[in-house]
Amino acid sequence: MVHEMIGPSRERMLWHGVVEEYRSFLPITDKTPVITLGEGRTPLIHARELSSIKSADVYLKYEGANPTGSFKDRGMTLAISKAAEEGSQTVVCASTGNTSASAAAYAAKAGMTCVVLIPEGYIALGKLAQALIYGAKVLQIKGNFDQALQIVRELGDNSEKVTVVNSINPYRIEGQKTGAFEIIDTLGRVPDYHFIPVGNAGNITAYWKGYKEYFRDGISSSLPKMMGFQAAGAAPIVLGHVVEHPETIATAIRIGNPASWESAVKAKEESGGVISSVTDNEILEAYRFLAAKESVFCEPASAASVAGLLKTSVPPGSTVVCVLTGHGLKDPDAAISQISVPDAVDATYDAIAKELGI
Ligand code: AN7
Repeated sequence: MVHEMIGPSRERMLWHGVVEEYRSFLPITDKTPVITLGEGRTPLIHARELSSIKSADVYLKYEGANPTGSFKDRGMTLAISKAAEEGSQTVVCASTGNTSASAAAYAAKAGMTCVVLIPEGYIALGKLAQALIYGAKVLQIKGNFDQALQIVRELGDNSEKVTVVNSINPYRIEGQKTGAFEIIDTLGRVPDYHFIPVGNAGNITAYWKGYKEYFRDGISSSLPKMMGFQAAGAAPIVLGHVVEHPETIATAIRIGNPASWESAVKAKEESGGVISSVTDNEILEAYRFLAAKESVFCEPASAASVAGLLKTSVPPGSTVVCVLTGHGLKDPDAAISQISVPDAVDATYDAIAKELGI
């Protein structure tokens, strides 16, 4: 039975995930089994306070609204779909957390085994919980992300049976470029500035590719300046050398030797943008600001884009997009560390009234 429609039309409600929606821009065929969780079509939220501070039109692309709570789902749907097409049974990745959560989810959907290598003690609780509950085989290593990625590269080289789903897998970048398409499709124009956190540098590479493809095909008529921000304690691209012991509270971007280093520098140079760094204090300030003033709760690494915007001057009237890459609930410990949890009071009207001063 068909109900009478009272909300938006069914056509407007339907969304098939980024692979189907942007199929003509992606390397798939009729034979590719599309493994999707309905990722993409994330909110582009107008940021009133930031717009006022910057005298600009600032928008937040809230990637925390993806099915596993981060932008990684855009690339993972394609990487796992292609792995399925190629008959792969096992996928493997190194991760600071979000890649592992996403890989675990999409692999489970495809009926594959997922192996993830994560740095012991440096992964946010929500991400570890996700990888485990989706059923991945989780190996914590006594080392950092860069060491984990090196081992994963070797696993990929030594066995044809496993598919590496880190962003060195080109399908990840291809899927993630759909974020740029969505921004243009939603705004109806290209932003002047695109602010984004940089860790392994896959996402800045992907967005730049997406912006360039719409421009190449005449769908858009300009290109944004790409503004990438690393954490100051993990800023190899800014420093121009590998960081052996990267440190930052933003564990998602605690990376000292980014896989997509060169393409990130290219994105910066071709677009006339910058790759710079923000301190942990600046990250945390932006993180609290976003929740308290814009009502958007993201994880600390995501706030690096806004921390970057807060210390960069843009011409008045500019259109600015900041990507918020992951959901705040990924890292509850980070939030708790920024506030004080109140003590319990007696369960009486009087006790509550006293607390509230009434
Ligand atoms: C929330 O999950 O590298 O520059 O292994 O989780 O494309 O690496 C995560 C990276 C930004 C940086 N924000 O993006 C991983 C991983 C969040 C992230 C980044 C990550 P890239």
